Amino acid sequence: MKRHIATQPFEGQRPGTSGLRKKVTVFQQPHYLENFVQAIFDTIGDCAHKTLVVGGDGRYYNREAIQIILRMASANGFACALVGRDGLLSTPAASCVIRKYKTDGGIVLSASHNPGGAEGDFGIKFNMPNGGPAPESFTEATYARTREITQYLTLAHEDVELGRIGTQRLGDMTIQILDPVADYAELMESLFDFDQIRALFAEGLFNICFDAMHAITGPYALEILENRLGAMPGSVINSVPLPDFGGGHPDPNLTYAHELVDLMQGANALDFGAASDGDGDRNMVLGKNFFVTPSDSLAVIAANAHLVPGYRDGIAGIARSMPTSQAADRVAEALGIPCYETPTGWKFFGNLLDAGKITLCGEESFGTGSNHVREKDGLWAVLFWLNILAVRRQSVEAIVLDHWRRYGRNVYSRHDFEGMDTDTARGIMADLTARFETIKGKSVGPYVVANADDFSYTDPIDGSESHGQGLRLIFTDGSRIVFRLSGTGTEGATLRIYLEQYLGPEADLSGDSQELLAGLIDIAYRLSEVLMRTGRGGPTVIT
Ligand code: G16
Repeated sequence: MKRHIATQPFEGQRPGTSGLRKKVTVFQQPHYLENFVQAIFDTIGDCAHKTLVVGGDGRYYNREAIQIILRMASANGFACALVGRDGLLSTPAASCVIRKYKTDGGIVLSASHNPGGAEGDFGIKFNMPNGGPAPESFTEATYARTREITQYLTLAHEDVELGRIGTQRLGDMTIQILDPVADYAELMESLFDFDQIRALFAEGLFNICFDAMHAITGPYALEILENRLGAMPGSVINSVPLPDFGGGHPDPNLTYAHELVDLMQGANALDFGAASDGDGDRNMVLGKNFFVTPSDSLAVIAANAHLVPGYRDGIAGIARSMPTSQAADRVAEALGIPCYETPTGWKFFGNLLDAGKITLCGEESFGTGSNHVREKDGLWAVLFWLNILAVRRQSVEAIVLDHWRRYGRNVYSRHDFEGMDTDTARGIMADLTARFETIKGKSVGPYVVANADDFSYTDPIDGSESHGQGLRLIFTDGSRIVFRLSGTGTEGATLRIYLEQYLGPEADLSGDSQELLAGLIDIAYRLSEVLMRTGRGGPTVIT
């Protein structure tokens, strides 16, 4: 029976870089999730005859949230819901299912790389019928609805059996429970040369480790890497998704994926290592004693795309987020294709992908993807690398060094100051903005400032504008420092400082990035006064 429940607006339901992310305890407040879901449905408008995909990364509160959403979807008139078994769908798999079954969009439950558990984070976002995160026009309309909401619709009905593949009814709505891995695995088989990768593993000389970090990619990686491609059993570690990710921080970087990092170092290091995050859209790629920066990974993938079946016919263009290094720009230039610079947030790639302007895109925040779905895709990036390695038969390090010798090296790093006091963080950004007004043309250490601004973007497809996307300091030699506040954190503020310096192909290209960037790091810290103002000795995370 349909029920109209009276409610009142909650403060702060504005989606950030990627949906609404808050502490689990915030979402558990009566009506909190319901208000946001109703606001999404109201933004969609008429839900009758529509099909909705629902799935999440399995973190704490996933199952409860899915039952709430399904009851509300039925009460709001949706005709059908496609749901991953046990409420699970990785973010790229959700995008795949939305597109494959030509649905009207989906609700994805995840706080991505943020920790889970009862005290951890939870998140929700809406993806459009193209499979991609809703654009700002949609998320802002949703936010506006959350501020005026007075009631939501739900159903008095027992829980859906999320573990039972097949069809069920919930009021007038049909629910179809899907195998969360099958459609995605089939898509991967259509893009990559599985025979060639299988041959690489079959020789028994190529050892890998994929760290699923007790998050959603475990079942996907086991099926694809071990079952279908024949990687040695045990190659996938931490493969059982847990609601609290085993107490870990499911962020695939050098700090949090330390178990994998240890396996990739020393004389007995493995040949290839990779990790993915809470919801399976991020990736980190490692070679034997070698870290591939996400920016370089995008560039190497683009330069080698012709070796991979799904991209053999050429790529239309590349896009990267503004703070991502300009390594991909050099490949695009060599290929004679455009390279677009967008604000941080995967949603900004959607229009370019839909319009066929780009085939590949990526971000420094461990995200890489293509037009196969409309989300970044961790396992896709891993398979891309494995396909390249299976064809080229060189080490990861040799492939990257070869790339640098051809294109030069964009030495790159990001320093994060997490959990900062919000006012301090805002103060730093405000003071930097003020300093930027007079800094152009001035010398800072050995560098001369060519441009200093707050990045704005006009979408080339629909003309929509986004402002305040990060403070850029661009030097005359092409080096850059970018200051940006994260839009995904749930505690205090996170200041991100992005550093980039270009070394031409003729330079000495080896060397530790922190040492090579020491001069820029010093300038960034001095300009922002971040150590003094936070009283800290250094950043929380360096990637
Ligand atoms: C999200 C977005 C990415 C963004 C990242 C970091 O990723 O989809 O586009 O780069 O957050 O954003 P911020 O620097 O604002 O924290 P994910 O993996 O968290 O969904």
